[in-house]
Amino acid sequence: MSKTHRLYAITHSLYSGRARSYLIKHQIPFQELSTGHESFKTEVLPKGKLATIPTLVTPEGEVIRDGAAIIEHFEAANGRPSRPTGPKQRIISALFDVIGTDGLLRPAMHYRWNFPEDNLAFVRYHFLHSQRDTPERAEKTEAMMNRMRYAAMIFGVTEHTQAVVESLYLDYLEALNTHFEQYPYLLGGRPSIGDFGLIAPMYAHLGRDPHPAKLMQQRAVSVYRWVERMNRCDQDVPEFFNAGNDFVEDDEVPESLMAVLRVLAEDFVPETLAAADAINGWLAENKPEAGAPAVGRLAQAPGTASFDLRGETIEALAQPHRFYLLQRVQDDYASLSETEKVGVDAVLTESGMAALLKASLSRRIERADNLEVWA
Ligand SMILES: N[C@@H](CCC(=O)N[C@@H](CS)C(=O)NCC(=O)O)C(=O)O
Repeated sequence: MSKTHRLYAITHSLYSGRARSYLIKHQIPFQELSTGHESFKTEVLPKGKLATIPTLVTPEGEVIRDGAAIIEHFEAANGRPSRPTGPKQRIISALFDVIGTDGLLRPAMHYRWNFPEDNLAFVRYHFLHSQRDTPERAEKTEAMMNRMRYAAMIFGVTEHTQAVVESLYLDYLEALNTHFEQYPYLLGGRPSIGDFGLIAPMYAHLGRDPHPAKLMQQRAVSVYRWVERMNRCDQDVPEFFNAGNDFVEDDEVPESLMAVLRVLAEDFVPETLAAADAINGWLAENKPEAGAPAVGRLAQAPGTASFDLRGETIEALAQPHRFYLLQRVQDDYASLSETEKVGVDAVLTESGMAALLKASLSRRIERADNLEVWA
């Protein structure tokens, strides 16, 4: 595969980090362009359907919008190099994909938007350069930044919840650091689908914006190194003497990773259960037609869901996309033999994530023509 792909993305975008890292790690040649290029509006958007990044244009001219779909495109064509074969590791990897792309939006947005003295100039540079070069560029930049500040709030970061968002993030960072002191990637010597999902919030926001990057450098060197590692095409493991270059043997999920999941479960599980209820209520009432989009612009979600976290109530947008990704975990689980299910159940129960297997929507979500749609 030597022909160059075009990746419409930008350095400071959360979801772009996942697709970019995948392309780098699999040595797929690409050129990165911002959506400020005229070609995005004229050539790509009509086929991509929504103006989101990442969007990939293959050398043959196929347009693929959405990071999960971009990765699936290459995984399906190349024998699934990033999917562990053991059922426990496979399920945990797919779960990290959901958590990374949907479960860490609160800390990502909090540490970007609520420390303007450290971050604002840096962030503004990037927002400006993702806009087309028109007379309205500066105005559009401010409007886009305001939209993202608002997004932080509707994802559940408010004056009242900031302290719990921080305390949970710091506990997670510590657990993840302990894990990466022992293993270069989530499941051993090579990156899995879960690593690519997790890099989304951990690169552009939490590992690169000045305030949280410093926090990570000072408190979690091994996490910082993994963030660097995920953006290098080699294995990048000089600090390990016995890294190996495969997933951990015997389908084992390291205890240090279970500890990370236990922290993440604290908000991911109650939020997912509450969001499933909210969206199911909306589905019962609105009965969207089969084929109607299940994805839209920010704040067009079916509603919000409330749940408790460490003594605070958090209200956050209930977004169907989480369930599109979770469906993949649940489908994989459903395909396992009874013996395999027993092993996976044990890992999910010990990591506090078991309830997710039943957190489903009353309607499935499918992909059609670059959109997620209701089945
Ligand atoms: N499900 C999509 C989400 C992509 C997404 O929302 N990207 C953000 C940037 S990180 C975006 O383009 N936002 C623009 C908008 O919502 O208008 C994916 O995983 O690629």
